[in-house]
This record gives sequence, structure tokens and C-alpha cells, in this order.
Amino acid sequence: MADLTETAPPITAYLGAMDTIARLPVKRLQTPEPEGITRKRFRTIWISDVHLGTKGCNADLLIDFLDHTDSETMYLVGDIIDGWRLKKKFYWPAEHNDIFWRILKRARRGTRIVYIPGNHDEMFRQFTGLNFGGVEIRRAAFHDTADGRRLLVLHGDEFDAVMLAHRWLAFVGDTLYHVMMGLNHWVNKARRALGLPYWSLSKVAKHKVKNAVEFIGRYEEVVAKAAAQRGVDGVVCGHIHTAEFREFTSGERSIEYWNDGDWVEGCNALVEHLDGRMEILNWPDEVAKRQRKLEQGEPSVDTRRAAA
Ligand SMILES: [Mn+2]
Repeated sequence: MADLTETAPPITAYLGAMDTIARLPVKRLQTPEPEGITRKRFRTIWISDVHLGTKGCNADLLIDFLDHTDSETMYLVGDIIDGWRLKKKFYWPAEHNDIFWRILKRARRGTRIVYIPGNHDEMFRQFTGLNFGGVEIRRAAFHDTADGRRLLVLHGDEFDAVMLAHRWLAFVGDTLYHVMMGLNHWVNKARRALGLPYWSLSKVAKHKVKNAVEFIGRYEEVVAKAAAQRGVDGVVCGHIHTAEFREFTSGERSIEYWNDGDWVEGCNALVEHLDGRMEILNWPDEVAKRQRKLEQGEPSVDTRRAAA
């Protein structure tokens, strides 16, 4: 397993961008928090790979998720802010600010928030062990579930070196991926305008490419194996933007692999219910479910016509 005490690059590289974000007005929200919503309560929520600061980030869906949920603990499992992209081009729409503000407000409301920076927000890794606005910054964490399982929580880029054969893919992939995410953004903007549900371009592409599927499978195995060596019951990570649950065996033990997905294409969150049961939520599906319920609750088209 990778060394967890690596050194971070100098913060000066990111200071300009972070300084601008810090000075943006926090009180004026583009999307105010809706009143009178019953939030679904979980014991724990894990989200990662939000990539704030890029067009690819599905801010609207994440805001919707944050407004409809609550938890005792929330893990931000890395790549929350995309420092790589921000350094190249500053992009920070009001919705990204709204997300920032909502997370800080959650901490004030009493949610324990643990932020584990990833590779795209590695500039925060040098603050490991510190506490900002009620948000704990950690390099990795152990999480004990309500039913007594111990999970190792980390972003997952620690294994990029092990996956060396695929390293070139990471570099070429980042640019290609960014282009694709930009496309995804516009396709879905158009679909929304037409009243069509959210659709993921790269999700379709990814599952068609054999190499990507092999890469993901191998990654999951490598991460689970590393967790097994640390004597935990399972691992929670992000990084590869593919939400998944798999069970591996190591000797006589069984190791759970959980990936909380991303908010660029899949829009997933991993949650632990109050009894310890874990579940991967697909938020576009949850929104569709809610919409259907709402429509069923309303009078049918015919009665409305009759009334008119
Ligand atoms: Mn990552």
C-alpha cells in the first residue's frame, strides 16, 4: 500500500484561486435552501469526485442531494475541488459556492465532516490533522459502522503507482475526460430544456470500452487487497468515478469494496442507514422517483381538465 505520509506541492501554486474563492460572498446564494423539506436521515454519507471548479460538476443535482439528506457523519472522499483545472483556468460559478456554503452549514448544524483530499485537491493534504470551520482534514480514516464493521476510507489515488501500466491513460485520460465532461454538460443542459431526464455520455462510453472495464476491475481488486492487509472489514474510496460494491475474499476473511462514485457523470452517494446497512444511491434515479410520487399525488390530467 502506498505511503500515507507523502508531501504535498507548495500551496502557493493554488493560493490565487483559493484566495478568490475565499473572498466570494457566502451569504447570497444562487439557489437558496428550500424551506420545509423533510431530509432523509442517514448515519453516514460518503461523496467524492465532485470536481468543483469545472463545468463537468453536476452542481444542481448535488445541491438537490444536499438539500434532501442529512447524516451524523459525512465523509468528503477527495477531488471535491479540482485544483488542477482551477490552476489552468479559473471557473467558479455561484452554484459551486452554494455547495461550499451548504457543507459548512452542515458542519454548523452538528454533522461531523471529515474531508479526505484526493489528487485533484491535494493542496489541502498539507493541512492534514487540522480543522477548518468544523471540517476535519484527514489523509485517510477508519469508519466503524453501526453493526460493527471497520472500514478504511481513502480517496484511492494512492494506488495509481501500483496500476503503473495504466498511468499514461491517466494523463491522456484527464484531458480527454475533461472534453467529454464539457460535452456531457451541454448535452444535459439541452436535455433538461427539452424536459428529458439526465443522461450520462461517458457512462455509456466507459462501459463500451473493454480496457476501461478491465482497468476498473483490477483497481477494485488492488484496493481491496490493500485493505485486507490493514485488517479491516472493508474499504470506501472514490477516484475512478465508478460507484460499485464488490465482495472479495482474502484467506478466510471477506473484504467489502465500496466506491461512492462521483458527481460528474454518475451522481452517486454512498450511505450508511441507521442500522449499519449500506447503499449506493443514484441521485438522478432518486429525483425521478420523487417526481413520480409527486405526479401521483396530484390530480390526474383528466380531472384537471374537467375542473377547467
Ligand atoms: Mn481522484
